[in-house]
Amino acid sequence: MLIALTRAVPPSINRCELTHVGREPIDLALALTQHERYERALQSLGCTIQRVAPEPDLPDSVFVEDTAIVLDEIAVITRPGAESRRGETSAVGDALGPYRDLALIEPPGTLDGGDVLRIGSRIYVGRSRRSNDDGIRQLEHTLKPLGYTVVPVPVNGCLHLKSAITQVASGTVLFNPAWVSTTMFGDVDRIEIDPREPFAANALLVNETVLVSSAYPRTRELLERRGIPVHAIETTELAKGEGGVTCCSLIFHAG
Ligand code: CIR
Repeated sequence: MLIALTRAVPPSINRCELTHVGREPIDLALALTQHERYERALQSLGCTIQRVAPEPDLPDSVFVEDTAIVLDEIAVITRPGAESRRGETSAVGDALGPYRDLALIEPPGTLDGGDVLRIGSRIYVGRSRRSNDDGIRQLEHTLKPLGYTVVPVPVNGCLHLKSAITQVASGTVLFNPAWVSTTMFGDVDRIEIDPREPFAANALLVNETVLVSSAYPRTRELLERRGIPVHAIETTELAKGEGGVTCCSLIFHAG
């Protein structure tokens, strides 16, 4: 069974953290609708939705991806780089406990799940404003004995590594060359986003279909031309909170 952990859009979302985008009012009702459609899209791609207990007073709690890294062998509960987000992790740990052994990132380490991209046994980690060297070192200490290689990757100009690069098919990445260099990614196929759509590199691969935002039709066409199945959804409100399609779920196999 493929589980997608999600968390409700909190009524406080208009107070969310913002780093690279200016504040614009988020329409809460529309955000709730778009989030529900996001969950339905994940269901249509084969996921069973499991909602973590809501946190109405934690404005970024819908962006559940940042709170954990879930691998087949273990789940690592992060210590988010933004202090306002640190209260989000304990309920996610409670939700993941039945499925995985848990490891924790401890102070002074910080790590956001949005900075972590797994491709096979390689774990690429963005060295961003949210994830520091100590957090990356702790992740490596936990994952190396399990056979993973942790590869730090500099990111510039965007929030997280996965704002700049994601996997869109086996051995294929979609990326924004303005925000990340792919030299460390070795022998993968590379698709560059359309430069007029800088946020388009954040795509979510689920069972061989890629969930993308409908705001980036040119990049979508580039994917389709490569024969990659695409499912587009509207994400205007969560994008105003600096979130993309990966950030609202944690997807993993159970049982
Ligand atoms: C933040 O700044 O932490 C949130 N407003 C957005 C987090 C987006 N997370 C993600 O893409 N993994």
